[in-house]
Amino acid sequence: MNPETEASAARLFFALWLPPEVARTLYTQAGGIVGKSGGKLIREEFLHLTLAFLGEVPELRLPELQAIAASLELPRVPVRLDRLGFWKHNHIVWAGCGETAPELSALAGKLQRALVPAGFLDAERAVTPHVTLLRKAAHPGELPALPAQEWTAGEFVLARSWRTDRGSTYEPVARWPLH
Ligand code: 2AM
Repeated sequence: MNPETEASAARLFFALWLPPEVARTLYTQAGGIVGKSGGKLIREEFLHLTLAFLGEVPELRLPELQAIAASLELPRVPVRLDRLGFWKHNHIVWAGCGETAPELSALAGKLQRALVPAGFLDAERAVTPHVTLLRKAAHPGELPALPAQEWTAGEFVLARSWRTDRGSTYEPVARWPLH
């Protein structure tokens, strides 16, 4: 029996979690859109910006994954979310960056590259930084302007996604500081 295939798997990703006041503002904005677009609001405490999506990982490999994350010396990064958008291919309403800070792209790149050798990712993938606010949305029409939400991220998070009948829930598993 191969323990890796027999063991249960976790759906994992690395992300920046939003500061509570930013999450509150974005959740409120999304609440003003859902009347036009329909769809499902992501709960305020779940709002995040994904840096690397791993997919299903055997739970047995969690310690190894956490050791890699803990070994990284990654810098703090500025984040500025200043626009709302809608992607029709996956029916999400999101908050994103008019211009992505190079530091943010570099953070995602460094993290992803560290995950490739152990096979947690098969390759580095460019990230379009965004925070999903609404899922299963229809075209919302013209979206309101988003007052810029700016902060400096001081930690990154390994999170687990659980799919339930009522949508996904996201649970931070571990956090590490950015320096
Ligand atoms: P999304 O919000 O744009 O759907 C947990 O599911 C997080 O991982 C979400 O932020 C989600 O992005 C992201 N995610 C899910 N599947 C993904 C995939 N195949 N590639 C990249 N990111 C993904």
